Amino acid sequence: MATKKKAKTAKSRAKSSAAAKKVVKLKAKKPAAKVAPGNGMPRPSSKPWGQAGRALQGVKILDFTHVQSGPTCTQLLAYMGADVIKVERPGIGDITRGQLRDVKGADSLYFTMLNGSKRSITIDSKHPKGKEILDRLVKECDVLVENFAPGALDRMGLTFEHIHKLNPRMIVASVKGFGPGPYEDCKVYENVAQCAGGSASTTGFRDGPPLVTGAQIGDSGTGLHLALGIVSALYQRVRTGRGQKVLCAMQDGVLNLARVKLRDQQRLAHGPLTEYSQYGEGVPFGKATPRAGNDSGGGQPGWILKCKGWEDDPDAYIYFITQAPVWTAICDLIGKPDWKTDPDYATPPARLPRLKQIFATIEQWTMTRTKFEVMEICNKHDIPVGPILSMKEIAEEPSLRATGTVVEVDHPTRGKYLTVGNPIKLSDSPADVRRSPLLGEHTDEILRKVLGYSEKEVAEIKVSGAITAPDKPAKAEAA
Ligand code: CAO
Repeated sequence: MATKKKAKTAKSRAKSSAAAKKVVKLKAKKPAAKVAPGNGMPRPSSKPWGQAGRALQGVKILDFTHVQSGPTCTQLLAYMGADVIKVERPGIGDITRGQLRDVKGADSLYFTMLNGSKRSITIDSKHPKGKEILDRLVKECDVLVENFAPGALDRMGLTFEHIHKLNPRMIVASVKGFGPGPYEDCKVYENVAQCAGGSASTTGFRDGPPLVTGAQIGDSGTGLHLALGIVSALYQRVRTGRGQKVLCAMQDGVLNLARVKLRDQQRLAHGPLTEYSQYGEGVPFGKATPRAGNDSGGGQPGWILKCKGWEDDPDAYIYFITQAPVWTAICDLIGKPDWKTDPDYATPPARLPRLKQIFATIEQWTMTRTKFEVMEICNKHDIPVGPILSMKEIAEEPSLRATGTVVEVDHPTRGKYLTVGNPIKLSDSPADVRRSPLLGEHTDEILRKVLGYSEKEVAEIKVSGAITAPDKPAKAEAA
């Protein structure tokens, strides 16, 4: 009995070890067949660079944005390969279509330069049929992006709860002027954000009023932040299977870009800010970070200096940085070799109280050369300088055209125009920069191909008034 039992046990052991081997074999085979070792990623594509689809291919964006902050975000996502479906109010569209118009009857550059590579559908979001179409879009898309005034999306019935009931995977991304707090209900435009985010109080000259900057750090800056939030949420969704809210307040976005000024605010508690020229001029510091004029934000003193031609050309200037390691080269260039050893000039701390006079001396030299000559000479010595480029010079710069940063596109009603292409270059996902859509240009196409409405249903939608301006039914559609 015992021997029989032993034999049986040996037999079953052999059987189970064979089975185990099979399992091991199966287990070992599965990852080898489909998954590269390590992190569950697919095998590296063998397709040539740029031919393996684009970064956000397959991602559908329900784009409820208008003016600048939101459209900047969704245009970047479109450049990355997302299918961006811009929802606009019938007959009117994004308000910027008609703002700052330069060509009569054509969409403005304000609109066209922020809405390239997108599709446009007109839907009255307050019309019952319009609501039904929007619900279908919510089910179909991955991300809803909006920058309406606080509460407007809810008033349309598109609360987060409603959206998530229809599509738990949807990411709902919003730009608002302020985060939760005393100002959360305020409408906000670019310059309001620059002021509330700490940029204006720290920009300009000490003896002048606060200044706003030309770069749209409140709008485009926040759109850029939002785009990062969206792609991060998309990545998290791969693990969790669910969408989430993404909120970027313009005040927060500006503050993030002005963080060095909050750094300086805290440094003030420990003494004067020695790299600010007011230190060298003996002007005492107040309680808050002051305006720094053209002082360099980093630890390397810098200033904007006149170049040859400054009398007639408002942009004949160069930013000049007296970086410590190249100080001796600067002294030789400007004809001050004695400053290399003079204890008043030889070290960075010795120079700090004399920056105004030092830059005035360097300027005597830069005024004898054009900004491009100064750039060429200084670059040979590794001296960091930056020519003040006008928008005209940037528009005509061949290297920016070659990299796709400045792109010329053709538009059916306004003709050729320049736009800013994708400033973020991905080696495997080249940007596809296309012209902006006409108002409602893709309404039919989206209703049919994305949402699956039949020809008959589309005809019914057209007469319902859900996709056309109230006073001009059906044929008023711009498509
Ligand atoms: N169908 C029907 N109604 C529509 C619609 C559509 N397709 N699209 C928009 N609307 C309606 C909205 O529902 C809203 O109506 P209610 O006020 O009745 O709810 C109305 O249009 C106006 O929306 P809004 O308040 O957002 O627009 P505004 O011009 O009054 O304000 C702005 C503009 C930018 C100040 C505000 O949207 C805002 O503060 N946004 C957040 C911050 C932001 O992005 N600012 C940057 C703008 S760029 O400088």
